[in-house]
Amino acid sequence: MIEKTFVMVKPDGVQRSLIGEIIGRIERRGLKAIAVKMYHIPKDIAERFYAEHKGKQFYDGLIKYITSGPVVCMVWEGEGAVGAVRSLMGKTNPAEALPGTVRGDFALHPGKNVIHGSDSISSAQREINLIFNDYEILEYSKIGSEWLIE
Ligand code: D4T
Repeated sequence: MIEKTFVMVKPDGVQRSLIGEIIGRIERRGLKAIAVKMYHIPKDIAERFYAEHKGKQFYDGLIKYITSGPVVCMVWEGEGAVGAVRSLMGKTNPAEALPGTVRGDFALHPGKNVIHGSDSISSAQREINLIFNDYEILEYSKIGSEWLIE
């Protein structure tokens, strides 16, 4: 099924010059970028974004971290896009993330884990609506799709 997923290069990924590396990996996997913007997330949006974690011990640090500098927000589309990005990200705790994944290759700590990707189609829709306006999400066809799916 063709899905949309929300992906973010977090502030540490931007500061560590990993934007191109991360976009390149997702692009080479075969997904199509349909929205990309840099954004310094305001605190109220961050709190809504991570509402499910409110009250957890890492919540305050998480809000401080995600609002600490610019991030790159993106929407990627393609066959099984949600799972494809989750698998290339690696586990939330980089200590458990396999080499070859973004977190397994570039991160050490769950509080600085470089990338976010939606964990389900419904989370993706919620996150996209929170960060993007409808007019920022583009529809276009791209050459080569016959080489990606049957
Ligand atoms: P995000 O949402 O950033 O892509 O992460 P995940 O989907 O992989 O993981 P999550 O929702 O469980 O956690 C959200 C966010 O909180 C940070 N975190 C998490 C942390 O700092 N300490 C922790 O113990 C956990 C579980 C990392 C990601």
